[in-house]
Amino acid sequence: MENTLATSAYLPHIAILGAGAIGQLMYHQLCHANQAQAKHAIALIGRQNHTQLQPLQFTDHCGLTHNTNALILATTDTRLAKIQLLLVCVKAYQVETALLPLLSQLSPQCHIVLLHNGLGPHLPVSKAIELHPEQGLTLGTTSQAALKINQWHIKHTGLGVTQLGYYCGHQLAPNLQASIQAMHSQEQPLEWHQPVLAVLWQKLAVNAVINPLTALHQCNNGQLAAGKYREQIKMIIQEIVTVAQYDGIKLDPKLLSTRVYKVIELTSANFSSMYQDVVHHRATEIDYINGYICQRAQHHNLNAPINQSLAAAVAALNCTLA
Ligand code: KPL
Repeated sequence: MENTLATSAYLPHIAILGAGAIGQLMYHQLCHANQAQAKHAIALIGRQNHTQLQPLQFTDHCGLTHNTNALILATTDTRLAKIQLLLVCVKAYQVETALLPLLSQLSPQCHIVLLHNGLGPHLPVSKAIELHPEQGLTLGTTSQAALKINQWHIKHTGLGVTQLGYYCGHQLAPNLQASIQAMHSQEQPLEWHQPVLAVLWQKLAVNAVINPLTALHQCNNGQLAAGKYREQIKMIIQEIVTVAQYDGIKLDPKLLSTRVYKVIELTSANFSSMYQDVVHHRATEIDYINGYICQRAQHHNLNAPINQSLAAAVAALNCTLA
């Protein structure tokens, strides 16, 4: 396998753009599923300008560590033209710059799956896909969690559901849909939703509550269950329900609140991605979470003062730390 991987005869059909914790997790899960199916060759796409063979380590949720070698394709590698399915696992604010220049290099029939926190990048990406009439777009979100031990070693820290749904362009081919399906199990289920935007708004609401509050109050997710946050959480949810309704998405505030508190409970010991971004002085996804809610509010001539103040407070935190 290693020998084959290193040669140009290895023609990957599935690639993952973004070699962060979630990108590497998807790579390991796809390879595992592929081993059983022996169907598709898989690669990561990196930022470097040369293709390389990279040793990876993966500590699974049982604590077992697996070693493997991955082909990391440079963005200039002509084998990109063979990619039939591209899973985009970069942060929301990187999607446009990382993906759009690649679209014309991928197979004309390539199907793109966006998997990030927040909402917004699907708008420019769907516009760009109109220029590639045989390509298609699926949107999704995952509650699985992974942590980087170092650049090429990740640990699977949380099982969770992945929710996906077709958005525009060509439909996902059944054999590729089967490859994605094979990555999932009872412990880490995959749900297909049509239309997909309603479930993405639900996850957006979870992130719009947990991420800024944990970043601003420097606490883990579980601490948000304290009574002192109850009223603020209720108001954030209410505002999201109103904006979503103007966007044609019907959300139930009671169900949403139950979902938010369930995630707080299930991930109580975790530190949210935004908390971690702030602590490590990295850019946050605030513009695509509370910021996106404000943009949609503005689009409908509404005010969203609670989400607006959270977005401003996190942006200010980023500036202070920069
Ligand atoms: O998605 C998450 C994140 O941290 O970004 C939650 C669900 C809030 C879990 O921490």
